Amino acid sequence: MATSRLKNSTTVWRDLDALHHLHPFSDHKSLRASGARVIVRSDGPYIWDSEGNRILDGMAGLWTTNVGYGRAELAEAAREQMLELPFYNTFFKTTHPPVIALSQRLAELAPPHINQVFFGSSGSESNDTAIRLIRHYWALKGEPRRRIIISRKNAYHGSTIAAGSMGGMSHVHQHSYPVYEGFRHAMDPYWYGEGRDGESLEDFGIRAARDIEAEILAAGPENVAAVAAEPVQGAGGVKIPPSSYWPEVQRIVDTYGVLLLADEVITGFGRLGTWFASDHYGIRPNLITFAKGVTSGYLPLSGVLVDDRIGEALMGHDDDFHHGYTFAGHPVACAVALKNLEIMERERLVPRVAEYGAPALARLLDKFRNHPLVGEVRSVGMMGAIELVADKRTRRRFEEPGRVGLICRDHFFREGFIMRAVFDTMVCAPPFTWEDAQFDEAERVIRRALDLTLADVAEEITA
Ligand code: PXG
Repeated sequence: MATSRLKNSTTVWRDLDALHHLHPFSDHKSLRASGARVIVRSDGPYIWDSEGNRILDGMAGLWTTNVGYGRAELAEAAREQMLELPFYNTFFKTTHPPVIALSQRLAELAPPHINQVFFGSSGSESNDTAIRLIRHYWALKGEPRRRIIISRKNAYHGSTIAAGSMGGMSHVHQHSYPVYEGFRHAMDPYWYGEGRDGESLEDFGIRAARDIEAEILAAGPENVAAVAAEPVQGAGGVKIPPSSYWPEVQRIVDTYGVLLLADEVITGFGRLGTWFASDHYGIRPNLITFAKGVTSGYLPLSGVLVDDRIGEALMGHDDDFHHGYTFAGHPVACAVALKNLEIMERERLVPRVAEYGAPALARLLDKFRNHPLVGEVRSVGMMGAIELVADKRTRRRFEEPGRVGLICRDHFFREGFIMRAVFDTMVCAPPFTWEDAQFDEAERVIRRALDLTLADVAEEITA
């Protein structure tokens, strides 16, 4: 019996949840006081809560359900694989058909110089794998001093201690003191927040890239193993680099001979209208980490794709790589990933993002550019952001960062729409299947929620 059909009232669900369930990234005291919203079912672009409210999901679950909800084919693929071989490990010289087929498919989809993959179950795990692979690579090459990884402020690479240390969010670091040594953080390419008066977008992009170079030089290039970055920062607030940024970063990593790790946990599998954002930006990463969209979230699966340079180093030495997860290449997750990729291909969802979804999202956000609360709107592919500010002209922020974002998020929720608040930046990442009807619905609810938020904070605004 589906759990949603268990006889239970919303209050009972909430009470039980508050008693026994510790949520990720939450203030547990206030969550217990307010209670969580109980999501019970889904279909297409919508989810439903236990009170029967239909909600348009502008975040694709959490940057994840790219093919939308309710795909019976994915359930069927999981069912068949569970009956055939629900689990076997890939340690000790064993393998199985789903992991072989998925590895081959991923090598086809990835940039041509990338042909091998190491699996995990979460984005955090795959970034931990990447960190260890990078350091292992340099040890194999006889340069074990190269251990430092340059990342960026406000990056999100996951919540394990290593991936959390590589990330650049100070509130994440607070919980894992001492943060692992060996990571340095350059500025993020966030023009709206960091651009100087009179500085062009493109000049800013070069300056932000050169901050990575400055960190390499400060660490001593002979100690630097890699630069790690999300092609577009997602959880950090959909920070879209100017077009000058990535070519300059590529030039810098080439100059110093350091590896480039592209964290494509959000951007991988079509979010920018190409299979990988690395294709969109024309960069040549040595490693790509992925998770979320590979299965559209129907089951957990992640991995690190590595290029031939790393692959050949691994194959060329007798050394063991002492690393791996029980569920690496889980057969059922691999079967679901293969079916998900087949759906994306059959329905041409990646070109659809480029041709329809990306321009439609840009047009949607553009409608709010002149709203009194809105400092900037931006999008690339199907990820977008609306910056809420107290003064449009001077870009002055609200006091107590995040307060107004939460007010706005709650209005969205009440209006039957999900967008996430990153402090006072509202971000969205709809599934690739949205049609005109969903974009129109989003326009109505965003307008109403922004107006209601404006009414709540009218006294703090400089008109
Ligand atoms: N890298 C990136 C770029 C991510 O966005 C991870 C790694 C970690 O993946 P796992 O599967 O370990 O969670 C992520 C995850 C948010 C939010 O609020 C974003 C993520 C996770 C949770 C919340 O935007 N991204």
